[in-house]
Amino acid sequence: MTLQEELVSLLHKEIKDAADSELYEACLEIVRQRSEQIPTVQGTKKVYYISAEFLTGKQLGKNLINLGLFDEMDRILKDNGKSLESVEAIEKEPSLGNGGLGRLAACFLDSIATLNLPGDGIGLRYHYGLFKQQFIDHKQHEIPDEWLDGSNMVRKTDITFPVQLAGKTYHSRMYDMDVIGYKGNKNTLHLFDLDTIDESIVHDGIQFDKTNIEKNLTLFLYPDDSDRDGQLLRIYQQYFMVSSAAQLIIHKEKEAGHDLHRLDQYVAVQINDTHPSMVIPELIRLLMMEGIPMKRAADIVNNVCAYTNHTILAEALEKWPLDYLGEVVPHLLPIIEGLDYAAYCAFSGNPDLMIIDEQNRVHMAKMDMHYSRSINGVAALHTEILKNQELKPFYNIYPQRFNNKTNGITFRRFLMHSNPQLTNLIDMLIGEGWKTDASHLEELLRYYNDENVLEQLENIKYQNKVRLANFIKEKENIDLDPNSVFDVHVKRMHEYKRQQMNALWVIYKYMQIKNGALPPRPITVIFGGKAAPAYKMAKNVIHLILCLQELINNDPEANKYLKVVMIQNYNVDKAEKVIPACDISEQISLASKEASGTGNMKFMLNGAVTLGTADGANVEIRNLVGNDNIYVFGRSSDEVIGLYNTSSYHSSDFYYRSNSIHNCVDFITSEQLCAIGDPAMLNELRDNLINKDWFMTLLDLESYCAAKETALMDYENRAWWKRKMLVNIAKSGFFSSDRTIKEYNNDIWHLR
Ligand code: 26V
Repeated sequence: MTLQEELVSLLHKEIKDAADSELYEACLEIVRQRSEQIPTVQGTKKVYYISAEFLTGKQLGKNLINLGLFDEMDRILKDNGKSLESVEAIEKEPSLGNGGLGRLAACFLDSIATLNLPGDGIGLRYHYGLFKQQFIDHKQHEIPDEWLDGSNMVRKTDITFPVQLAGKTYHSRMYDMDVIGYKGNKNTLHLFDLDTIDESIVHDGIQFDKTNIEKNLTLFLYPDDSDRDGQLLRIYQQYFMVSSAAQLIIHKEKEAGHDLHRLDQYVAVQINDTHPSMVIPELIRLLMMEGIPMKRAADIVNNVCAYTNHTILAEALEKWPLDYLGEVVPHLLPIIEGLDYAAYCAFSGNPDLMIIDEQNRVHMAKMDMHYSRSINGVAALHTEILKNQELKPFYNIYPQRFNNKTNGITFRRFLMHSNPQLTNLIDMLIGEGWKTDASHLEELLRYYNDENVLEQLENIKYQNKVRLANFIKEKENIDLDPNSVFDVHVKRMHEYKRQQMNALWVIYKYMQIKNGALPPRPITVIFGGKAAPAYKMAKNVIHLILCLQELINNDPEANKYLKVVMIQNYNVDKAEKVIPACDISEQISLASKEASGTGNMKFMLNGAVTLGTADGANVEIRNLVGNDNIYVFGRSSDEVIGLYNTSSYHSSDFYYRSNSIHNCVDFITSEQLCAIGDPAMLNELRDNLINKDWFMTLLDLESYCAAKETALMDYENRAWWKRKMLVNIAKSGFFSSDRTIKEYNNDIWHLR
């Protein structure tokens, strides 16, 4: 049967007569059937990538690409007056992640399968995901993200495991999603859930009874943990995930007849940040139940596990009170205490190295570092900071465990799927080798002086901008000019990422325009990102941006030169639409705070030029493209770390010293903005910037404005700018997650 015949037979009608939703079901069924036919990756050693988040994005398009069916399906639908894009729009995006950490996990699974390595993901099947973001009265509101409504690739299995929570037995059920490699075999993402979850207990947005574990356990990712019940719920979730994981692993190994004493020959466990850390004591416990003494079990687990650190922010380095753990997982307590005692004996009670601190809190990262064979950061600078600052005491005792694995992204999604025109151009110029070996992209440098190619690049960018403008018109009813510069700042909302600094630049530019200093070309500033529901300051920044959007876009004097759009509910799907249309990629975190960033890589790959600080992977981007093809500004990470260590940054100094900073900050509470927004929120934000500014916005504001001005001027030198685009694309091969996964495998997993 041809693909077209297959489609018709599933539809029971002509393609031209089918609705998009029917076509979606049929396409999904074809993917399922094809996937069933391809073999699961085989090997004697397998990695389990355990993560609280998997931000997979929509599956249909990506699976069609990896199965080699996308172009044919696209053509069949077009020939019948349909469009694959509209069919893909029916799918609901699995809302199983928050940001970079979750998307990294999804890119890694794609690369592991593509490289034909045995490796499964393990996570949770959150019914309502993180949350869905809505803007009402210029403020973020949270509602459940009902991604499970409708058909998807996740299927229920009949595999369950008993999990002890607070002395009661619950049964975790495994759901599976195929992870199809590009022209390769498949692996699995296992997502665990409870059969008893009751979605009807959610009310007033995302409120629910946090104590009813049977009904609430997997409702949301990262439920609010600002109170005791919330923290207990996080512990419940984490243990439920890792106990299911550990049981699955031991079950499979016993089934295969492997000697559990040699578990490290068959299994590697990658611990993605501290959320899955309890897998360490849980695996030890299960091995002890198999008759292995604790010391020996701990040694085995030590050789199996590897830990990745994704942030140096203290708030994200989890420390759980010992008595909370005692309440939820009393059976793990003797093991955790035993591990702590072993560290006490080995390191003479050095408090820096203890797992349990003087306040009886369990430091999950410290447990990870004592009981993992590898400890890695996610970009060169980040790993150096871990070794020399944040995790220094551990680097001193375990130097051989520390290693860097600079993050990567899958080009199958963030170029082939999201930017088909650029994909075609690259194919035409250098062939298709780059799809499996991204270093081939460097061959594009041959065209550095080829006017024709440069013009095509510019054209593709323009068409992507038109497409985004149409999308934003449809979704947000805002008119964008595709001839304006698209300046894009999309990522989780956090003070360290400094969206507020970009908002202050918007104010600065607005005031310039009002004073008659006009830019050579209109500028469109595009924001997108979710704020954690309990993170007040991040919500205040969203509020400021939305108020500026209202003020500026409706000011006939200004809106000819400047527009602001904040995209609602930024997610992977929207990322795929925004990134190909970007001219200037905003990566302006306070140096030292962004572990790596991965958006920066996606923009670069799509021909945007980075405006950023010397932070995370930006540093590696600069080394690759050279100073002519990136705009770097601001204080260095060493300077910033120095300022923290000596407590010598006072934002008020910057506020009072510079007139232009003063004016921009004061505009936040101007009559005009207060007439649009909530004066209390705006006041709180202005106050914070002047008196606290923990992430040093005002420190870098002036150098940021200067660098952005230079970038905007350079944009007018079109011949030069197009070359910058080309160099960025050509040099992005290093950031393929295939490269990253090869490094994980060579240095840590050793899969066979
Ligand atoms: C964030 C939050 C904020 C909301 C409430 C709870 C919560 C829990 C965890 C996190 C995640 C922090 C770790 C994280 O996402 N790190 C990011 O990891 C990326 C992949 O390595 C990296 O590129 C980013 O720089 C880093 O911020």
